[in-house]
Amino acid sequence: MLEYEGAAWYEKQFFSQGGCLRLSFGAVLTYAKVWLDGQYLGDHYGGFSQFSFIVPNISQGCHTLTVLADNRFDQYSIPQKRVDWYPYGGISRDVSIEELHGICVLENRLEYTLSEDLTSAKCQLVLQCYNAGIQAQTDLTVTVGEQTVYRGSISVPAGMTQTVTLPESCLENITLWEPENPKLYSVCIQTDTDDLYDRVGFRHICVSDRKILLNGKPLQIRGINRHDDHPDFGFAFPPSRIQHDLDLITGLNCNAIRGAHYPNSQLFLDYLDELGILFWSEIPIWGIGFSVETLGDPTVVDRGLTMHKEMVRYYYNHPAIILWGMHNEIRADTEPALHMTKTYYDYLKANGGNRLVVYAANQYFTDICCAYSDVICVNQYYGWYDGDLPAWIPFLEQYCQRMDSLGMADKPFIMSEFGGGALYGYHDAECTKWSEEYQAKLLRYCLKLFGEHPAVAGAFIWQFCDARTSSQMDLSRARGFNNKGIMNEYRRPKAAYFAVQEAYHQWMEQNK
Ligand code: ADA
Repeated sequence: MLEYEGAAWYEKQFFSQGGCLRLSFGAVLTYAKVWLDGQYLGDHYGGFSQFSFIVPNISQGCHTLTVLADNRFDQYSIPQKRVDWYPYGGISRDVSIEELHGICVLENRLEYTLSEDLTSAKCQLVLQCYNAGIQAQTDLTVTVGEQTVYRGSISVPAGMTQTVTLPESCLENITLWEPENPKLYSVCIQTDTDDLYDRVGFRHICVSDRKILLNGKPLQIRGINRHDDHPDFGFAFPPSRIQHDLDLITGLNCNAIRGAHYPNSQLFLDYLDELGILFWSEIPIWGIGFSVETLGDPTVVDRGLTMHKEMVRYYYNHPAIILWGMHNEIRADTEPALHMTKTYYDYLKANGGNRLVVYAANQYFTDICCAYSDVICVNQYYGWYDGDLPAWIPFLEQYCQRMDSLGMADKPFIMSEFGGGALYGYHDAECTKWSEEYQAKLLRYCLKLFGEHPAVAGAFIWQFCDARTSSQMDLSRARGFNNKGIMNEYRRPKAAYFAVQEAYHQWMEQNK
């Protein structure tokens, strides 16, 4: 049913040898409650993050897993009901069941600091372990790449989850992870009864003098915004479709994706790590839907903070993520927004690893939160909604002047959204709005301007492909789609696809 809001029940029977199980959920929209054999295990709020339950002492035989997925909105919802994407409900990512034996490694986080010359990494591994057995001790071996970084033993009391922080170790002569050579190191963690394999990449990102530096070298972001949506699969993307989207994106000469407007799947991130595509990962605080009062509500601020914590917890090891996005287009000219932004910024800077922390702004010259964004990221639609294309020139100038006057002259800019709609297959020699020709012209103009502007460190075009939107967007969305895709929803290219391919190619040539 179109935009059904309410409860959906899922039930699945499975056979278990018995013992201790871990039930993991990739994503359930938006509020989930879980039972095993009628016994309540717990709940989780937030449609785009992982969660799991450990259930000890399961008998051998058939068991029933029951899930309630509820996608209703209320005054504390993140996102709020008004969004410019399709508000799917239900279980959208994998559910897995593992049998746990003895001391198991549930999660790992590799924290590292690179030496000044970027040739060695001081590493510290933080493990989440659970003891599903009775022996309180296990041998533990950890290798990163070829190097054994820990061999020893650890203790975890039976039936307990424990954080285990291993002693620091140093990896010499590392090969850095970079877009041109995305070197990944395998991490292998073994106890007497369990193992966990992961991958990490070593890289450094910072800003200096209006530039973003990746591994000490200026980075120009050739980016695109992408909704994780497909008409045939919704949010439940099969691997082959992810690969196809990424082929199209690399074919565009992009080096970065903004996961607008929510965390994407682990599988998606794994591909980005492998391909060397940079990623902006954000939580679904999509500002237009949030009143100032809602932004200031402690429950909402807390829910957002939990989402950031979960994003950091589960995505920490992905080198592809260079930007944590706190929110999009909120009323950043107000005190509640300032409080929210500061809360998230402080958390992400302290806990998010070596990443830039940003938000996508549209309050322009009245924004009071700029101090809490490492890069000034601006959404603006000159040439589409308000203003014509030449309006971009004074706009950028004034923005730079404002940053100077705020004492933030060294912060780079990213144009985090810009673009215009085109109906696939609608051509017009007069280049009127909604034609493929107009959209191509608009993006060509913007990319030339941004590519040559000394303060602009990169761009994320809005958007990769047309995406179904919600009825809340009403008449501004022909067909019920946001039509600013440079491809239609089935990934058929519009004229703009080729214009962007060419423009980003020119950026690459200019930077050789
Ligand atoms: C905003 C918003 C996007 C999209 C866009 C548009 O900038 O962040 O999600 O709605 O506008 O198409 O107008």
